[in-house]
Amino acid sequence: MNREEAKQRISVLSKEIEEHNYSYYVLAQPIISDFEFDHKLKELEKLEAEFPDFKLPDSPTQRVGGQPTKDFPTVKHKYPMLSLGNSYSLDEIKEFDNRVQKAVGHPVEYVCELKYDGLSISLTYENGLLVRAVTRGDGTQGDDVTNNVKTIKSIPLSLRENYSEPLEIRGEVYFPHEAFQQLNDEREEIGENPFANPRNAAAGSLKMQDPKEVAKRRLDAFLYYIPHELSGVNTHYEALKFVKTLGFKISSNIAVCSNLDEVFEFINDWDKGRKALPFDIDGIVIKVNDLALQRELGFTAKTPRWAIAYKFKAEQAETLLESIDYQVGRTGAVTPVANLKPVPLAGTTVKRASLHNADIMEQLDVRIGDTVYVEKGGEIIPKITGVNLNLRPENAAHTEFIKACPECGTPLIRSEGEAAHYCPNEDHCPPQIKGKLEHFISRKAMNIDSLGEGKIKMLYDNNRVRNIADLYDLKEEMILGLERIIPSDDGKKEKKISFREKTVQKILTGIEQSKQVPFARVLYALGIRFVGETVAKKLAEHFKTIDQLMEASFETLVEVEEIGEKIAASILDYFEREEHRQIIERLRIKGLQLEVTESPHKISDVLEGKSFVVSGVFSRSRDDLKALIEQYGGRNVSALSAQTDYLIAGDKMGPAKKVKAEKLGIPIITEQDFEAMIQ
Ligand code: 3B9
Repeated sequence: MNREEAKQRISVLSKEIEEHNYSYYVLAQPIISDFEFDHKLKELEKLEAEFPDFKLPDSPTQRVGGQPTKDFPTVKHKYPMLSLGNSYSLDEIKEFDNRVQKAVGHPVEYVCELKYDGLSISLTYENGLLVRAVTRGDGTQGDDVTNNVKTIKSIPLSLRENYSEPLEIRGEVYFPHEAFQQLNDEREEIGENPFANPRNAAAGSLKMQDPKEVAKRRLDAFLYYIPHELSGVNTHYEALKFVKTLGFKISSNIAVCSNLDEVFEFINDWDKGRKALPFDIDGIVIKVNDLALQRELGFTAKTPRWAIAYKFKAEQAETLLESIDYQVGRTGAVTPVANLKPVPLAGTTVKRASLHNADIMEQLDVRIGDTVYVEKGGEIIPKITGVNLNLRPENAAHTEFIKACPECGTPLIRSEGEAAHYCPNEDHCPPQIKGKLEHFISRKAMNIDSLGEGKIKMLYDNNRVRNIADLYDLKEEMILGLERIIPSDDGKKEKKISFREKTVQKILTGIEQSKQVPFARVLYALGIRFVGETVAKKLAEHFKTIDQLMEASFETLVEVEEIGEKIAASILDYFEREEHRQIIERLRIKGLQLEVTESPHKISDVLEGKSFVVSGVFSRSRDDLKALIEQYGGRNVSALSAQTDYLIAGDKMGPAKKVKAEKLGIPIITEQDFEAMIQ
């Protein structure tokens, strides 16, 4: 194939494939088989590899083309992203309608939509191409997750109808039930915590570092709002119809209602009908249809005055309580969990439900064999909200809360005024050890991101680590080749997690690098009860070294700002134990930072609180310039965000940085300007 033919073919294939994506993911009407589709995609990939200069910006291969990112840049929204006021009764909707009618002076038409329970995002198209996708964030600025959003097949990479006006469109990224269930099953298999609900799963997915991983997750999106004018469009309903022609997935479950009774009918229909939907909705949204009236009504700080959400009550189901398990959490708290006869509820099958704690169990007086009511809230597992006493078997016995930890046998304790029972054996109870290790490696603690929940479980289950200090004794030969086979239940091929050469190297490097983590974070990582990030910082600043902290008395501890009696007691308790002191000694020998390192060349504080991005070529080396920033109390950051205070631009700085800084309104200064600042 010559270049001209290749160019042609690439263009034809790109269009064709995106057209099939549209048919499949937006219209839900596939035209060709998966096999034929894959064939075309492979052909395109091959041609693009051979003729990279003909690759189109909206090529379907670009859906997973983004590079992994560690930090998502912060972007200011051009138009704010508002949220919806909530209501829980038809009376409140009536009041809303009264307010609207009073403000505009006459009855109005409403549009009713489903309230999708996902993650709000804003998409920006320029010259017909998707250029940016940003999360809601705090409503004024969010995270740029473009590369991850591009993997969602129902979101067009380019607009249909050759539409090239600037366009911003808002919607909700969500997890369909089936994809969500599959994801959680997979997570459970490999020892990772399942997501609490589809919404959290969607949020977690959009923040993943590698778009290729996001692509595996089958997220979807509905679009529902354009924050600016569209020429020739006068109502919200027309706007939705119009953007549908541009290729967006717009829900078809929308109604234009000319009065409140029609609105109520829509609400009642969907309160029943939602159970059959393949995704979660948590209510109905009612919007004034006329855009001119919307403008007239305006918005408050957070919500438009022309829209309101009606929230459904949680769905309930009734089923048999077969037995009760007691789970020991990572902090030692013991939770009673009911095993239920499986029952469908809100899109998934419920087999387990929380019984909260001993008090609530007592209040509900639940007994094995009871028929109980279950409800789904935002939590990971549903809750039991009551017992159907009419169906209680005659011989059902009163339930007693357990007295000893089911994991390690230690007698449970219950502190005064606390609802939960605890297993006090924090250093030797398996889930608590794993919990401590997970906390230790977490991002805000030692940030050993080459280890995760699954790998910690492997190391623990294979007896390679029993406490945080053991991590620093790990050697390649101790962990290389460890593997876990996860049998599959439906006869398909089994899965295997194994510690291969590369994984092991990454783990060991991560552990080694953690030795540079500053003292305050090490202190936080120890997992002393009530010593969170802020308290750890305060303690580090005040005591400077772990030795001084270990020697501190109750009186000296409570003198420190923000340290109360409860925290002080917990710190004393922690360091009193010989076992903990030994762990600290081992960490010391391994070279962890157990005292604060003052910046040795600190000259002044003039740049205190200011952050800088340095880009380009300067009279001094970039590293020298960065060192200067720190010596004067400033901070170096690697990428521009709305939080950056200055961009110091040298020669040959890339144009993209400049554009970005201008967009974010960050002052661009020269090396000379900077020198003047520290004079
Ligand atoms: C600037 C459905 C959801 C939803 C809105 C929704 C969540 C939020 C919203 C979006 N499901 N609809 N609709 N079906 N989960 C109505 C809150 N609207 C806005 O974010 C918004 C933003 C506005 C008005 C509304 O006004 C402007 C203010 C300043 C400049 C430009 C416009």
